Amino acid sequence: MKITQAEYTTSAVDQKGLVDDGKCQFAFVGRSNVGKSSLINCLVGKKRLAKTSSTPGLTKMVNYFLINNQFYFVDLPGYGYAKTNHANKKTWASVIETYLTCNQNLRTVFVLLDLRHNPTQLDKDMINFLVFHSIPFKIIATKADKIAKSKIPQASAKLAKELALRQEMISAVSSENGYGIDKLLEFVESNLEAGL
Ligand SMILES: Nc1nc2c(ncn2[C@@H]2O[C@H](COP(=O)(O)OP(=O)(O)OP(=O)(O)O)[C@@H](O)[C@H]2O)c(=O)[nH]1
Ligand SMILES: [Mg+2]
Repeated sequence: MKITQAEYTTSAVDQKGLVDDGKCQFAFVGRSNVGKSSLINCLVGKKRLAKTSSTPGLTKMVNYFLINNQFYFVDLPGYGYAKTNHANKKTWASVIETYLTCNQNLRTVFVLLDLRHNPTQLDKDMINFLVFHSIPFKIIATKADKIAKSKIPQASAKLAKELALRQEMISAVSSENGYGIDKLLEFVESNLEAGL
């Protein structure tokens, strides 16, 4: 698929702000700093559409990006960011929970994990949550440029084993060198077509 248009639409800070306009949504979740915002920028071919930073916890709201005037990429705040206080964390958990469970427009949740690291308990909790609620998801293993290309299948297999998932559930990508990006765009396209 070719992305010809990508624009920031709005940010939700609470449940009331969540968008429900009938257009399909693809959500990006994962630990702070795993590369959610960078991946959105890479997919749409714009360097600074979603704000990125090496300081974790930058994305604090549910940010909507309208793609080709047809569907949304939705950048969710990262989990596991220690500096937020307890009350904030609770609010966020409930906004994200509502977003994921009360969303008829949600097509697929992309769960981002760093290809080089073992999944954390929070990653596993998120995956269990999605399975429990029968929400379609795909694991995206990020920062594939950080290991040798020949080692990528092996690292993906290890991640699949850790998560007790089939290896086809995992796609390795790099926002740095574009590895796996076309394949992910193909997935988005077929996912959109399947729903027509
Ligand atoms: N080498 C490499 N670095 C990456 C890649 N993707 C992201 N990064 C870097 O990782 C850091 C975090 O990236 P972000 O995209 O801001 O991460 P995020 O998941 O949106 O983080 P929060 O908004 O804090 O939840 C930045 O310094 C990026 O440059 C990648 O594919 N390869
Ligand atoms: Mg971000």
